[in-house]
Amino acid sequence: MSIGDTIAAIATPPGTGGIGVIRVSGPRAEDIARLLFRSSHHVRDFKSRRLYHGDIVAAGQSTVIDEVLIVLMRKPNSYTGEDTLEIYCHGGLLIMESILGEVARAGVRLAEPGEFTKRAFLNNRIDLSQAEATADMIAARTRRGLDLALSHLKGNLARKIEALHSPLLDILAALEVSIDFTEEELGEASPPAAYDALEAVVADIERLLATSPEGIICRQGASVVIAGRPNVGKSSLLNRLLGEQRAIVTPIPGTTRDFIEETVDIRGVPVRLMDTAGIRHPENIIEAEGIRRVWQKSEGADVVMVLLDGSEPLRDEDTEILEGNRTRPVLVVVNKVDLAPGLDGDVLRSHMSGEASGPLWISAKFGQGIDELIEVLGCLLLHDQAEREPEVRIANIRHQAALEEALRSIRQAQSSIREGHSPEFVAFDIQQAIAGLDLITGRSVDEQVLDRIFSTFCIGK
Ligand SMILES: Nc1nc2c(ncn2[C@@H]2O[C@H](COP(=O)(O)OP(=O)(O)OP(=O)(O)O)[C@@H](O)[C@H]2O)c(=O)[nH]1
Ligand SMILES: [Mg+2]
Repeated sequence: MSIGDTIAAIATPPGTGGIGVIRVSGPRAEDIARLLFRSSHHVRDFKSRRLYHGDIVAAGQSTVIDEVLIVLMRKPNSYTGEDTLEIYCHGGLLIMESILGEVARAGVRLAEPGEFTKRAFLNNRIDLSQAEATADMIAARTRRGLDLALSHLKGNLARKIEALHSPLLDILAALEVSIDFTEEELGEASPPAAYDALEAVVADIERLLATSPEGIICRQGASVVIAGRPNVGKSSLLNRLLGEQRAIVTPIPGTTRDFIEETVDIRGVPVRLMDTAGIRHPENIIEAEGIRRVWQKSEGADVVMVLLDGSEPLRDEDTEILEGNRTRPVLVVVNKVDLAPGLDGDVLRSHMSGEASGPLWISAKFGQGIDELIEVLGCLLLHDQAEREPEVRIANIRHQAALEEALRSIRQAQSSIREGHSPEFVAFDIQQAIAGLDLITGRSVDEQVLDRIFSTFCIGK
């Protein structure tokens, strides 16, 4: 990926729509407009950031491809920081591909995924945390995830990281002085003062890191498996939480054979909810395979909801499922409370591990207890943090790892101070900490990491 040439892509999704957008960025953007666009008003000189109406024609021919609007945004006042042309055409795939084909024939390279945003980053229009936030904005599936991405897009995380920088730079400057002077001459800039100043930065980073379990789950989503023996109402519960009749529900045990996965919004967390085959001694290989998959899915789940039938006494199959999930985060849910009670709560509790949450009592069929179930599930997923609203949240494992790296370096610097090592060692560790923080904003990220980040973006973004 070279920067400096001119690139183009269809920015709207593949398929048909009211409008299609083709984006061109680089030094030849205006050239392309002159070559392929015929203004309805015979405009010769394009003004920056002004819409023009006209036709796109094949280069050197009079054949009209589409009637369009175009806008030219001259550098540096564009998304990429380069001259950019946007063509708003009719949203048919053939039309968009024909226009892009003409742009490519004029010598423009087709953009790689995320290349426009990469250029925005390389041209210092945005920092890396903002670049990543643009992809998160597009991928967000809940309002909460979107708010988080928007906050990062607005530069809140970048500003927070900058704010952590300045005390580190101050300490570093003071240490540089101390390399040349004795302790008596130093006063304020002495190592003990540096130790305390570092402690304040440690506290700030720890506060930020504490937001990451919730932030990451809001951005990446969580998985919840509904497990239980046949006929307890797993599919009914999935349908209830989804608000539609997605899974087949019948009174016949063993109805669900494979797992069914759907995404639901639970208190702002995009949750992949999985309805599974009822666990029992299988009657055939299809059922056996279905049951094998339940255990496999439960393995990686953020929460396993173990569902029981409240109208019947606890069976061996139920206790085996509770036992099999002992090491996982479990929420025990008792269904069918609308029927005459048959399950002894005390017996159930005696089979639950101390770590398991619940039991909650619900009716998947009639909706009793469902609000509470959503509430409790949300708390489990968000680690009860949802009500605290910090100004900035860490939502990306890459950012979390960079902060942890910075924290390790600061702790190392502190232990060097404690052990009376020379200020050079301390200064080195602080520089490492600054480099760790710079990974987030992208000031110290190598090309490979950048390529990896941007390769996950959409084409045209
Ligand atoms: N009374 C009552 N019946 C329920 C409730 N939830 C489910 N049922 C009934 O229980 C039966 C089984 O429901 P399903 O949702 O298919 O159960 P399942 O756990 O998915 O069953 P398998 O797919 O066979 O493992 C159906 O007849 C449902 O109507 C409930 O809350 N109350
Ligand atoms: Mg089912």
